[in-house]
Amino acid sequence: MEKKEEEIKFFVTTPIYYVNDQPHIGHAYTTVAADILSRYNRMKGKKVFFLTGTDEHGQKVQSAAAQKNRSPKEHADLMVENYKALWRKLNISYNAFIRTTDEQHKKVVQEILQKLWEKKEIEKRTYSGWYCTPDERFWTGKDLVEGKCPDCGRPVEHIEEENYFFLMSKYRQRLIHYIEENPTYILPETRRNEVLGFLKSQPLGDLCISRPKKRLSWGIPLPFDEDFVTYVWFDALVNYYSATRYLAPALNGQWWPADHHLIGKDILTTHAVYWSTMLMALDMPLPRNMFAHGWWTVEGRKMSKSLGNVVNPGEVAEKYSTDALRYFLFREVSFGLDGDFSETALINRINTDLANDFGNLASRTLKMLQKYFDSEVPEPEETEKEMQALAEAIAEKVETHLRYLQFQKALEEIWKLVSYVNKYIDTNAPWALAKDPDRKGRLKTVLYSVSESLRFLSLYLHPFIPEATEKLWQALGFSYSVSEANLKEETKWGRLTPGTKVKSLKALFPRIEPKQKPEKGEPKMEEKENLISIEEFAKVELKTGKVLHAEKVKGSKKLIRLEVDTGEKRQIVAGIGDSYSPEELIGKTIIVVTNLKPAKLMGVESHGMLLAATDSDGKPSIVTTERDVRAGVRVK
Ligand code: ME8
Repeated sequence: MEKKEEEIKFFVTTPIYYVNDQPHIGHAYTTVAADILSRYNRMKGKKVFFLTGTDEHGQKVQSAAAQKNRSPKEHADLMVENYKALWRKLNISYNAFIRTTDEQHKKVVQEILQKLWEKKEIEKRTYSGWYCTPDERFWTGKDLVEGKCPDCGRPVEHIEEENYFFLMSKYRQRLIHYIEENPTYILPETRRNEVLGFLKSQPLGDLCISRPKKRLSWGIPLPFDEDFVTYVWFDALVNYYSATRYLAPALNGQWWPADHHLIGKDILTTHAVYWSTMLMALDMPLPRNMFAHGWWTVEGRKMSKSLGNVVNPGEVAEKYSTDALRYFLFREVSFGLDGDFSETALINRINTDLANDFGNLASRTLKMLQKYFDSEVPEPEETEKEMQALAEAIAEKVETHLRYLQFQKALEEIWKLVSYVNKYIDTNAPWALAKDPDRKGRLKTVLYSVSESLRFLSLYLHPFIPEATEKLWQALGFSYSVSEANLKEETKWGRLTPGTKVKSLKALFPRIEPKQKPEKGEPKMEEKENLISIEEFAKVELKTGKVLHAEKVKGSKKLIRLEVDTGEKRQIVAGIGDSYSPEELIGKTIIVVTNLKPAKLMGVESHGMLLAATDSDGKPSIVTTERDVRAGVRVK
């Protein structure tokens, strides 16, 4: 019988990440999810194309590069390495890493644009509206919240210009119909309902897919008008298809469409609406599924740079092991819901599930094999039918859960075997059997069954915790990698051959001693919240600055634009207009945070921040030095 396409190949994607920033736990989350699915499908014998990469055009990258005095491409070349290093650290088995600055990708984007242009799916129009530069999005007057960008709250600019539009609006009904007819096209269901609600409740606009070069030059030129570059989202979405044209492994047939686009909930509209309608206009098949996962907060708070609580996944993996982080992310919350990250929760998971339940089961079994059978797998006297049934049945359950990306449920199923076997050991007490020569046969059965279960666990858990399961697999005497095992053939009871020599195994997941809580009363100084270390403080670069020039920012009562000498000349914008006139500031020595990321206030760039104390009257008083100090001296 001929196999269906889905049984032969598996194509999964992550978003392509912006190179303007360092990778964080959100990036790691999606990418590990794709890795779990890829490893699992490879073990099922499928040909896998796991695609990840970076989104390198557009305003954000251009601005980030400008701040560092680099060209956007130089900037991207450097930043891309952070992602690649993190993926190595997290054991990510991607097949291809696409960069939107790849020549072949640019060619495919232009080819698609040309096709849509010729099909009259793209039109040139004069547009007037409000533009949020950092978000690169247009808004209508109605969308604005208190005159600001409804998404990020930053100021918007009124713009009137010619641009090219993809005629997306006409696909509204067809898209609604498609989503309704294909219940697993968008998952989880709550997100699917949100998209349907959005599509049904309002007309769908057309999509502006160009930016005039005079405003933004860092993009792919439109093939039919050199004065414009392509809107970064149009360029980025095409990566999923362009990669199949030049980065995919050989396949008898086509890689497109993808089985899953894994994305975060904030980028669902761009995928569900823009990408789906782009594909419709191109007469191309739609992906089989897009899954929007939830967001991680950190100890109950939104993760953000300004709060300084961005979780660096590389550091967490270094401290607690890559497997522990991977396991935590997918055991702690259901994929699709929001989750909360904390070291306490992570340590809890490590100690209970990984160290106590699983790791301990593996080490004590191997120790007993060594002690009672000279490290040889014994020949069982009988088959433990109940354990066999449980171990074998998990395969089907994991399959169903992973088809719907329910990683947490899959792990729960696998853990039923872990718990069962732990209980079985305690009930059968092999240490007692070993003392009784008449019960040697029973001891053989017990230790064979437990070892065989460990073999099943290595197989089922491998996609989630690849390192620990590989160690266990090798300790069980296999000469090939567990990643090469075929799940269907190997998940049959009795494949562990009696007589196999096993090896000793160091603790797979050493217990972590949780931080000691103070006995009672006040928390110890170092455990009070908000305390930072001297190293953290040292990250803030404070310098003395002489005010060279000051003037009010046009249209603002409070903001003053200052030119300051901090060893180098810089412009800062400060909200001190209520307390100071520009004239009285000139010549003053102030204290400036000099390594703050630049920000725009009322359209004026501020490269740093001055220190001021604002008392209850709301009037800021600037901090200055007690004696006269040169400009550019470090304040510590
Ligand atoms: O959006 N928890 O790139 P990006 C979980 N280039 N996920 C989070 C998160 C959090 N706290 N914060 C962010 C882009 N994310 C585009 C994609 S695809 C054609 C183009 C997720 O570097 C977020 O949901 O901003 C998104 O999936 C990714 O991290 C952000 O990637």
